[in-house]
Amino acid sequence: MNHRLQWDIFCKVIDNYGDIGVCWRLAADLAARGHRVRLWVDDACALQWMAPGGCRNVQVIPWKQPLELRAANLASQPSDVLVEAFGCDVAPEFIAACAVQHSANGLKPVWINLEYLSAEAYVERCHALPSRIQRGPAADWDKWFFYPGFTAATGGLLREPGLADRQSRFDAPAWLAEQGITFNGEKRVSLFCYEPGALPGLLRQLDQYGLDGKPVRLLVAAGRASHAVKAVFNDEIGLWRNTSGHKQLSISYLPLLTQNEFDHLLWACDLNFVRGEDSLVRALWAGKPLVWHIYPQDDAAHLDKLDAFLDMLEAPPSLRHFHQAWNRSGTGHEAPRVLQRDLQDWQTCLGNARERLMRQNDLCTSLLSFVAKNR
Ligand code: TRH
Repeated sequence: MNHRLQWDIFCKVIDNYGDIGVCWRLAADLAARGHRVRLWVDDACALQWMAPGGCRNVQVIPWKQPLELRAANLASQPSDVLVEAFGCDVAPEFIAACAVQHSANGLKPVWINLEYLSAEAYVERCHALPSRIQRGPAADWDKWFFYPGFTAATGGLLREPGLADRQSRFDAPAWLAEQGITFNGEKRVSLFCYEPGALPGLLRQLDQYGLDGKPVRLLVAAGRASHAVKAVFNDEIGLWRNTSGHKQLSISYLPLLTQNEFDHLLWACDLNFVRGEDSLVRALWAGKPLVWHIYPQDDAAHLDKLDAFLDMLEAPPSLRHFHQAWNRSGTGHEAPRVLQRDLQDWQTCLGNARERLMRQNDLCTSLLSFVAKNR
């Protein structure tokens, strides 16, 4: 049984929504398990739509320079666990304040460096390794690398305890009606991506052939995905809409959804295009066929990461080919046509992956037992 711990999570928003999305989900999960969280974030804007109601026992504090330590009240609520998300380097004045506490009462926080998610082999090797702090007020303390991942030898994936239950009670037609989306027996496809070069080809394909022999309703996430789709129509509509004569594709542009509602979107669709990190994990839990637009890195390191993910998934060849086309840089690539049997294979693959991953400890559970062992 864990004591009620005081957590401090530090988050820097680099771009997009994943940094704050992951940190918020972690904070809310810890709070739901009875812990108290201070979430220090340099740009909390996205929380206004991601989690408008906030969460009991999560205090969001602006990460200013210098840090307003008074907001934390460290003297009465010292930090038990310090999480720096994605190597963001905790504010030095916070470390100094923890060191003062340490000399006063002998307690120091367990310092966790929460890393990015990957299925690559190095994750198992590096997970839970300490790194000794060499200098400064926290000299000789350890900072621990904590890697989310897909195997029991990693930190696992974020998965709040009530998820499966909530999912089993979900009523897709009712949810669609609430969104004002008519339910006409179309195949529903969600789209959350950056600007994939294969997007025009995918839209053309869906418009011409539909999916699984049915017309398609594409539900496009707000932001970059919706700009990318609109850009294709601006550039190309005259080229293909007029000549093809087909009209299998209809499109709904979504508003920004709360994280909960974003889950509902994934659960209500037959195929989910997701990106980054957090939406990928949510799509895995949805257990529906998915296509991942991986966050591109300059040195193309993301391609190894993509392969490792597809290996972990035990992806059938059609799913691999689709991912390779979807993640190729540059424009003008054709996404392979998705046939009925492909979609069935993808469903089997994702259903099995969900089942395997559900049997593993979730990230919060792993983190809590790691902290209990290392305090
Ligand atoms: O937005 P992302 O691409 O984020 C990230 C960041 O770019 C980050 O810097 C990078 O390191 C990382 O990818 C790999 O994708 P992600 O991770 O899926 O985060 C999106 C979050 O936004 C996720 O928590 C779901 C949430 N979301 C909603 O809650 N409602 C919405 O309507 C949408 C579109 C997203």
